[in-house]
Amino acid sequence: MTDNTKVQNYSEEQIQVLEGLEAVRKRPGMYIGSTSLRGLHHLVYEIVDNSIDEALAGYCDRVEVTINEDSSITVIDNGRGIPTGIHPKLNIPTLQVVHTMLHAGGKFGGEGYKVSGGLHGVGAAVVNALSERMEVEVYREGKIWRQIYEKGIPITEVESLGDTDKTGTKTTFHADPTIFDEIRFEFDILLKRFRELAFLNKKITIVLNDNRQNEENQESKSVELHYDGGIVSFVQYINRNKETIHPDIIFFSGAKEDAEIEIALQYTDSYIENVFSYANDIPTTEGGTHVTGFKTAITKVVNDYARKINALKENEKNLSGEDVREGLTAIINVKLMNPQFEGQTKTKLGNADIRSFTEGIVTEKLTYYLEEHPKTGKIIIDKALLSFRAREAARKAREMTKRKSALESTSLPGKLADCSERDPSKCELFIVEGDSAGGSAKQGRDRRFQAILPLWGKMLNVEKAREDRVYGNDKLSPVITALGVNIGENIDLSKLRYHKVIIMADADVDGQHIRTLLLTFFFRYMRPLVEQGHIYIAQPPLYKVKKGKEEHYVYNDRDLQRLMSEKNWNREDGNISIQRFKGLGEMNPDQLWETTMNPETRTIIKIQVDDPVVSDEIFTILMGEKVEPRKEFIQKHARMVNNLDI
Ligand code: 0RA
Repeated sequence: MTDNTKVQNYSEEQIQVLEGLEAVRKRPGMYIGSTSLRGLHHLVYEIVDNSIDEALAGYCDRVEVTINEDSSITVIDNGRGIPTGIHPKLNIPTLQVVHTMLHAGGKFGGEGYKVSGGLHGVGAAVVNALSERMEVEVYREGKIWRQIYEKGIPITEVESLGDTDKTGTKTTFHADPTIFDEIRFEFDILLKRFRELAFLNKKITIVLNDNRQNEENQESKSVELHYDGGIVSFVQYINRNKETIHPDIIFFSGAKEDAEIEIALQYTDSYIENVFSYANDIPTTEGGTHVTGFKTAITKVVNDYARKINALKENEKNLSGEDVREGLTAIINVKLMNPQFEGQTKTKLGNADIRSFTEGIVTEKLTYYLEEHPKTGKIIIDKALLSFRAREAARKAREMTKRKSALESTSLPGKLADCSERDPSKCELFIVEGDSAGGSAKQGRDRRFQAILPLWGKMLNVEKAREDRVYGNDKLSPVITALGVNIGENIDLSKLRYHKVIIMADADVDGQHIRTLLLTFFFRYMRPLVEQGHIYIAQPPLYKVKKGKEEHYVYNDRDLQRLMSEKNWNREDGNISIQRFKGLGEMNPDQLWETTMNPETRTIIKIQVDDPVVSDEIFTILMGEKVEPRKEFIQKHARMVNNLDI
């Protein structure tokens, strides 16, 4: 690419192409978010998106994705096939334009979603630039065409390989290992996204194959995803481990000139609201106008209905939005031209017209539904009324907490050993289970920037309790006051007193339980804190291995074996001592500092909410009512808990 003699012979157009590909390879993050595992998987989504676009245009109903044995990916669709003829303006085959030119128009630019074929996107060119090698075959007009690229640069012409009676496109790419941290695709990550796409686009069938064989994966896997019920099936899927309170899933849809929307919803007996929204198949985790329109409408319709059936008397206050959404599972799926994505993570839909569009449809159709289904209507109203009363109780509890803290003059919990630093971005809070561990942590810490909050009392399972009990809980309320951000709808991250909140618990079953309960609490009541990456888990060592003057702290059994074999040490050797830490409390303050708290030497795990649908699933399973799914989950993920002391 930097060969000057070659470059001199290149046309202006070709130089621009090379510069474009180079820009992608220099700053991959700008195009695919990151070069981590997430960015790697994004490559597959870019290619699959083009096939989905072809399907949305009505020309394709099947997309097959294969993880090949060499970790390359093949995506096949049965669409029209990317045009292979000479592009009239650029004078090279369109297939080559699509895979090498970055400015072939923005993905959602101008042309409208109904006709927004892959040609308008730059996705294929970006994936190509970041691939060691890419091979595209097109089946079109009776012929098989192929072009091969390396790092985005064509190494063959667009050639005809023979005849075919199919149509479609087949893309195989091998991600460039010099760009990505790793190039191992995870079946489950792809499966989760494709399942979501299949729910959101009910006409499509997506097949995912894994042809790799290794010790974990003995034979090739294949899953076919197709949901005739679309987002109704999605709601059913989310609620499959929950107790629903009415049998039918409520569904409605509507369309206008430049947008269409569908909504499915069902109530469960839980206290949690799960409204998942999408715009053009992209999860809008920060919400936006479609979500606002939906919330406004459902609040108004349910209140009007409650008054109509006299469940709310004239002199009573309206049910709040939160009351109406308690226990609600809903999917909002909007497809529109020119979506505007806003917000911190560009996952908030901004198009103003979508708000009134959604509000209008939900108002009209939900009103009609409730009138037609008075039994379901009554169940929903009763649920909202229960929530309403509990929230009143919560408000009182909150005021009590405020009043109490005003009396005590300091609002910080008594057991908190605070740090001296006042800049929250430099401060860490260790939440420690157990008094003895709390003691060691207090002595071992660097008090300038590390605060310790020992936990005591009975931990509440927030999955089974409402907000009023959270405020009143003796274990959780110190956590709430220490962090300073409040909870639920009242959360205010600007008040966060520590930017790192580190859960430090023993590596045994009890510790695991405490960790899960705390994580459930953070996820359900302080989700922005988790989303912004403030929650961490400390990794205390499991063993101390000592031979003579040489000492090692080891964090799991695998590393213990590794160490022993590396050093050629033998357990039976009486010189050698392997001390197993039963709990944090067994470590003296120096050891705790050295192994678990010192930022220079410790490892802490950042908790991430990659996918709200999956997180909801995990917490529902781990902490919810149903026992069977919990057993299954623990069995399936037994390896994860291997290094715990059970
Ligand atoms: C625009 C026009 C035509 C095909 C496509 C886009 C297309 C793109 C991709 C990307 C992956 N699979 C695809 N399948 C089709 C052809 C228009 C025509 O045949 O007239």
